[in-house]
Amino acid sequence: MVAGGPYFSVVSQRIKGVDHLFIGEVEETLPLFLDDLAENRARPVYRAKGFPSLDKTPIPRWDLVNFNNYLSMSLQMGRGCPNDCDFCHVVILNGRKTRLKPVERIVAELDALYSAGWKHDEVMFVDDNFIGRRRRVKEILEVVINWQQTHRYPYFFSGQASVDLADDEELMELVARAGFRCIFLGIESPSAASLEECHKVRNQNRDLRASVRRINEWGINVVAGFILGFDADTPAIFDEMAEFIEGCPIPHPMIGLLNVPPGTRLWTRMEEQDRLLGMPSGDNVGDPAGVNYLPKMGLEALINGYIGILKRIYGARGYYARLTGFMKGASRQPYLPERLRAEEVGSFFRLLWRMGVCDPDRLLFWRYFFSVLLNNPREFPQAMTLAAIGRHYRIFHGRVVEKLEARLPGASGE
Ligand code: B12
Ligand code: SF4
Repeated sequence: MVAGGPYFSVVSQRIKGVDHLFIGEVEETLPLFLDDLAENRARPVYRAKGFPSLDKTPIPRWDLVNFNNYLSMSLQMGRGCPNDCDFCHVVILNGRKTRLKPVERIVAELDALYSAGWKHDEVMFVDDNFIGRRRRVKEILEVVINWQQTHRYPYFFSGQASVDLADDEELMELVARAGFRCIFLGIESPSAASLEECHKVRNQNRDLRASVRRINEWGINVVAGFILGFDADTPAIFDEMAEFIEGCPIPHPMIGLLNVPPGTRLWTRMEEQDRLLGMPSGDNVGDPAGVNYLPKMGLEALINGYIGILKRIYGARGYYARLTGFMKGASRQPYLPERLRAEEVGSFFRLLWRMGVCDPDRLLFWRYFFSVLLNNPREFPQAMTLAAIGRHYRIFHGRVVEKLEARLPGASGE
């Protein structure tokens, strides 16, 4: 068996049953392995020396993918992140220097995706922070805008950036014109002490709410990541975080419990304090809620608070209120032309049936529906998609809460 990728790269010594293990990026090691394999002398471990140039990354074989099975396709501008948050191992996996692909390569990848038949949907730029090198990224975005215009905007993009995107009007305009509809920001915490603890330097000493609002203005939905369980988190953190999310507003926060990945500075600190419980499972509904360290506030208090915030944030009333707020805030019209495609007409009627007739929260849905028609008619297709996503989140988080409640001490079956 051959194994590689982020997980195997950080837990390398602990994996059993793997014949050939790849640690790190494989642009240089995979060709070596293939040669060795052909000669029947393949080694058990191939470890990358440093970080390869991205000129060596091949264009994906999109012809091998059955597009019908996917909602979104991936494209990468570059790798690496200049920041150094203590819980994150991206800097270990991909380095602190941002390596970007040449712009011609990015265009070739867009062309390859387009000609393979991916025509009218989301493409995610999977860089951990695609604005790491501003000047070069601006040049790339100009070319992407040109590509979108030439092809009549077949794609909308999503990606991940640091919050200082909000400080650069020119960059935000380029991002919006390129067709970005969704940006993931690692906000992590509204607490200054927790941000300091985890060394999230870019988020400190700034008005984070104002930054989110400035990005929202461009019609870009900020999907923000939040973490609970820092040592500096007090019992007030749950309400503080919920109020922050509602105040921005952020329709789709991703709230998770802190995990301690091996190899990070956080791992070393927890090890020194003898607080590690094992490897991270990455499963916030596993046992004990995926938390692989002893939290300062106590595990039970952490899980109880987590359940409370999930219920508050993903309830229908709060969700529609945040969506309405986001739509109202998107005052600068997005550049992405909205078109309703034939296959979407059927989906639209199914959505009306499920959300406007069958759903117990249908009254909230209709209030939202008419508010968008009156105030943001151009945003209507996006608004309906976001409403449908909200229903999915309600169902999903309902199951998460059920599982977490069953994990609490004293729950039946424990
Ligand atoms: C994009 C992304 C996502 C997207 C995926 C979109 C999609 N449709 O693919 C979304 C947002 C859905 C997502 C979700 C999650 N993600 Co994610 N994601 C990423 C991200 C930012 C980039 C991954 C990527 O596409 N890279 C581009 C490729 C080209 O690079 P690569 O994967 O590193 O591959 C290279 C090598 O590793 C190697 N390689 C990779 N696979 C293999 C396999 C073999 C056999 C070999 C030989 C080599 C090899 O070859 C490549 C070329 O060098 C990474 C961060 C990162 N820097 O890796 C996190 C990351 C992979 N995600 C992570 C996590 C935790 C998650 C979630 C669990 C978060 C959550 N709590 O919900 C979920 C899980 C979803 C799921 N069901 O699996 C962690 C994984 C931690 C770990 N060590 O296991 C990472 C590393 C982020 C982090 N710092 O914590 N993610
Ligand atoms: S900004 Fe994001 S990718 Fe970069 S180190 Fe921090 S958490 Fe990791």
